[in-house]
Amino acid sequence: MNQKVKNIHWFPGHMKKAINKIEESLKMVDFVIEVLDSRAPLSTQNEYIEKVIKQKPTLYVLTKKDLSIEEEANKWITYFEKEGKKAIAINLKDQASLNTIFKKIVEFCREKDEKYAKKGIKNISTRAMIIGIPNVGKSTLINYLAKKSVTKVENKPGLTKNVRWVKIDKLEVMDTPGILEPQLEDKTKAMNLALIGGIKQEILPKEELLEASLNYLLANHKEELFKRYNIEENIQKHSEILAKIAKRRGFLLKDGELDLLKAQDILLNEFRNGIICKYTLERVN
Ligand SMILES: Nc1nc2c(ncn2[C@@H]2O[C@H](COP(=O)(O)OP(=O)(O)OP(=O)(O)O)[C@@H](O)[C@H]2O)c(=O)[nH]1
Ligand SMILES: [Mg+2]
Repeated sequence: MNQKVKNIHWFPGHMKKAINKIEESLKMVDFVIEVLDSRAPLSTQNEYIEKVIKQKPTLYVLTKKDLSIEEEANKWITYFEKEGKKAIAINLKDQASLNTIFKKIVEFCREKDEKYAKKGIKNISTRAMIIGIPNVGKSTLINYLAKKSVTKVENKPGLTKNVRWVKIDKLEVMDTPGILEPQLEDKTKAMNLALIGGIKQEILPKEELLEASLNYLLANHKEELFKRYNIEENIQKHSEILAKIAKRRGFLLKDGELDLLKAQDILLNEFRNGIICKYTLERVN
C-alpha cells in the first residue's frame, strides 16, 4: 500500500505559470504527446495533466527504453493500448527509431486532416503539445523530431522554464516545462521520481533513497549490483554493501575511515543513470 507523506513540496514558480500557458494553448492544439519514463510509467503520469488533456487525442511516448527492461517496456505499451490509448516506447538517443514515432504522428495528422477535409479545409498545419513531468525527455523528443538541436536538454529536472513552438515541416510542436502536482503526497511515487531523476534527489532524505535503491537492487538485480562493485561475498546488509563500495573505489576520509557518504552518492548516481543495470521500477501486474 502506498504511504502518504505531507512534507514533499516542490512547485517552483515557473510551473504555475506553465500550467496557465498550457491550459490557454490547449485549445489551439490538435493532439497531445504525453511523455512518460518507461522505467516508471505510472509514477511519471501526472493527475493534473491527465485531467486537462482528457478531451484531446493523446499519444503516450515512453522514453528511456534503453535504460529500462525491454520486455517490461513492451508490456506497458500493451497495457496502455488495452486502455484504448496510443502508446510507443522509444530510445531518444537512437535516431533509428525515428520512423516508428513519425508513423504514429502521421496517424494523428491524418485523423485531423480528414476531420478538416470534411469541412472543405485543406493543407493546414497540425499542432501538437508535448507535455509531461520534469526530465522525462520532452525537449529531447522535439530535437529528435526536428533532427537538430532546437531546444535545450540536460539531465536536470526543471530545465525548460517557458513554452516554445518549434516548426517541423507541416507540424508545429510546443515544448513545455515539466510540471508536477503541487504536493506529492504519495511516497512511493515521490521515491520513484527521485530515483529516476524526475524530482531533485535532495527533496527526499538520502537514507530513504538509498534504502529503496538497495532493496530494489537486491531483490531484482543482485548479480549486476555485485558485479559492478566486485562484491564476491553474499552480503545483504546495506551498510556492508556501502563499505564494500567505498573500499573497492578507495573512498577514504582524512582519518583513513571509509567515506560511506561518497559511496552512497556514487551508488545512487550510477543506479539512476543505468550504469549498474537496466531497470523498471513499476511492473504491469
Ligand atoms: N538514455 C536516454 N536518455 C534520455 C532519453 N530521452 C531523454 N534522455 C535524457 O534525459 C535528460 C532529460 O531530457 P530533457 O529533454 O531535458 O527532459 P525534459 O522533459 O525536457 O525536462 P524539463 O525541461 O526539465 O522538464 C537528458 O539528459 C536527455 O539526454 C532516452 O530515451 N534515453
Ligand atoms: Mg525540457
